[in-house]
Amino acid sequence: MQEGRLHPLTVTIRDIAAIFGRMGFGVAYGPELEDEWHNFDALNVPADHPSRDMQDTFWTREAPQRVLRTHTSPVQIRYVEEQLKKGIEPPYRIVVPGKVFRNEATDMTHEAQFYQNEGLAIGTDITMAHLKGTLDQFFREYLGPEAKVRFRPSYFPFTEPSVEIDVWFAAGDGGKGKWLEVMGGGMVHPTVLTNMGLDPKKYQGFAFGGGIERLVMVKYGVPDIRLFHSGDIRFVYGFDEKKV
Ligand code: 2NM
Repeated sequence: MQEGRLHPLTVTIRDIAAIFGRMGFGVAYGPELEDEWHNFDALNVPADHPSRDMQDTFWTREAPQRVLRTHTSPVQIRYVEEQLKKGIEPPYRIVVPGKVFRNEATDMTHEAQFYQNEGLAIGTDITMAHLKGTLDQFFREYLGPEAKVRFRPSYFPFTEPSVEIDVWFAAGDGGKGKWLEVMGGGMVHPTVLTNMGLDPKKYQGFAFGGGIERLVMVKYGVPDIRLFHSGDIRFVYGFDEKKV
């Protein structure tokens, strides 16, 4: 009989928590079944945004309706609410790994259920340079010393300005190296800060998010996201849990 193993996603979430932990970030968790306020409204997602559609989001039949969270951003809203309730003002630094859900067709790179890691830092002197430095350090530790990040302009309702985040990764390509899109991020939108209960004239923050399966796929050359939840034990044995 063979001994059990930790799933590569479990190991990766522990790694992420450890790397960001060394940079002063705590870990926060929240509910997978969310209300519309925390999943959409507080995050400045407009009422007619396509992500709220039946096609993209799993809705319950209760009144009021709830959703299977489509990202872990609602946990950031809840975290700030809880801190302020306890009388604790920024600075805050957290990462939020967790399961998220999208009502969409499955293929090699998409699943209806997957894991995301998001991050949030709030203070009185936060800039995009802090986001870049934080992610540079994360990827150097996660992928190796050659890794570096690149920002491209983008758009999200919850950040302004917003960026797509590419990582330079050499080992995945026989040593040649290439840019891979792995995350999104930006400066937390003033409206979102207000919705969290913070004064946007006093505080700023950066935020970022991305898929965890995608990180493991990039690092190890996993070809199909469906392997992560296939239940095939040979997939799990393909990773050395001490080195994931
Ligand atoms: C992303 C991209 C950009 C994000 C924003 C927030 C919050 F709650 F602070 F507003 N959390 N995460 C964020 C921003 C997530 O994922 C692609």
